[in-house]
Amino acid sequence: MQTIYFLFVGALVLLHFIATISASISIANNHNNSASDLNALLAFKAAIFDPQRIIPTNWSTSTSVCSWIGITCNARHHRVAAIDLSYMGIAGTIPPQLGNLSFLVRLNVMNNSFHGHLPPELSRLHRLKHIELASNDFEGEFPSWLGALTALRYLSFWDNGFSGSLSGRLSNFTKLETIWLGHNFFTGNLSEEFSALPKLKFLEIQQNQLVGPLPRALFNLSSLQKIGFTNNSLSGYLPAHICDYLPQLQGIYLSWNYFEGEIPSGIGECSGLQVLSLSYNKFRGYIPKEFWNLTTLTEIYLGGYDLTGL
Ligand SMILES: *[C@@H]1O[C@H](CO)[C@@H](O)[C@H](O)[C@H]1NC(C)=O
Ligand SMILES: *[C@@H]1O[C@H](CO)[C@@H](O)[C@H](O)[C@H]1NC(C)=O
Ligand SMILES: *[C@@H]1O[C@H](CO)[C@@H](O)[C@H](O)[C@H]1NC(C)=O
Ligand SMILES: *[C@@H]1O[C@H](CO)[C@@H](O)[C@H](O)[C@H]1NC(C)=O
Ligand SMILES: *[C@@H]1O[C@H](CO)[C@@H](O)[C@H](O)[C@H]1NC(C)=O
Ligand SMILES: *[C@@H]1O[C@H](CO)[C@@H](O)[C@H](O)[C@H]1NC(C)=O
Ligand SMILES: *[C@@H]1O[C@H](CO)[C@@H](O)[C@H](O)[C@H]1NC(C)=O
Ligand SMILES: *[C@@H]1O[C@H](CO)[C@@H](O)[C@H](O)[C@H]1NC(C)=O
Ligand SMILES: CC(=O)N[C@H]1CO[C@H](CO)[C@@H](O)[C@@H]1O
Repeated sequence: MQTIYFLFVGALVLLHFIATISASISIANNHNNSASDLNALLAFKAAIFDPQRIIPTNWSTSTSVCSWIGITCNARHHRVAAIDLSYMGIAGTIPPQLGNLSFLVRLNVMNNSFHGHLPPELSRLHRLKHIELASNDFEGEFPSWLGALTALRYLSFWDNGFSGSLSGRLSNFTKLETIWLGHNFFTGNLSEEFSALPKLKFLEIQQNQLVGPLPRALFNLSSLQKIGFTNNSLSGYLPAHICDYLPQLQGIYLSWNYFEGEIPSGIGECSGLQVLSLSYNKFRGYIPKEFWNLTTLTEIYLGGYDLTGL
């Protein structure tokens, strides 16, 4: 009888022990993951200069990071899923620890005064879909490690100080829908890499220093709605049947470049075209008569060179 009793108590103790251990393991794991998010955001906080002192006071360790201003956590794991610090009048850098936010889907620091290079640790953010850095002072080359972010759908470096060659840098983003790289100092030729971007809708790389022709692959991206390369040093001829494979195209912005030859007659097949901006190039000859079939056009820019037929 006593032996049985001892066995029973022993079993209870053992069960309790197992339960306690597994509970503390799961708490430790959870704690560990949240702790890594907390560490990453504390490193970010330390790298931010906020003259209005919103972040220094709001990002307080006495509350969960999920209630911090600009931070959104995902409902299931309570992990940091989005950072939105846009239009906050803050300055600073992006610290390498941000690469530890393994559940991050959106990063938006638009319209602030962030500077410096993007740390390569960000290449670990495999869930990142949306990166919005527009209107800051970031610099450095278009990062080659960015190609590891294969989930990206939206990429904006608009109006920063990025430089260096863009050639071959865009080939891995098979899900990318929007590229905004305008108003930087990118150089180099565009390559046929665009054939790897089947989902691309908006391509805007105006006011950079790109040279050479537009890659033919560009005119095969059937999702494209907007092609914007205003004010680069691009040259060459536009394909005669420019819209054959671009049924969604709404805007062509190619003013202030060195394109030559005739304006392609195939323009008349761009049935959804609303904006055609080709001024200040080296086009010659006639305005194609097919042009007048484009009933959707709302804006046309053709000034700055010798054309007849208008
Ligand atoms: C967090 O836990 C994981 C396993 O769940 C482990 O691989 C990792 O090293 C831990 N990190 C820290 C900082 O303790
Ligand atoms: C931080 O900001 C959030 C959102 O505005 C607010 O709900 C929270 O109370 C603030 N926390 C502190 C400590 O100021
Ligand atoms: C976070 O990132 C930093 C720098 O990339 C690294 O040293 C650190 O070990 C990482 N892990 C945690 C849990 O903070
Ligand atoms: C594209 O992705 C592959 C595999 O992830 C990687 O090895 C390669 O370096 C990436 N290319 C670029 C240009 O980032
Ligand atoms: C790159 O552009 C330059 C300048 O227009 C041109 O001479 C060269 O042939 C181009 N290279 C390629 C590979 O397109
Ligand atoms: C564009 O697509 C057409 C039809 O699918 C194909 O024949 C052509 O080779 C493609 N061109 C480029 C540059 O990818
Ligand atoms: C073209 O870009 C240069 C800088 O690269 C700028 O100085 C110039 O004003 C721009 N021209 C137009 C017409 O936007
Ligand atoms: C333009 O419209 C006229 C009829 O209005 C038609 O005959 C002609 O084929 C059209 N041209 C193009 C290029 O669509
Ligand atoms: C730093 C920066 O780009 N600031 C701009 C933020 O947006 C306002 C209004 O859109 C501009 O006036 C600032 O120059």
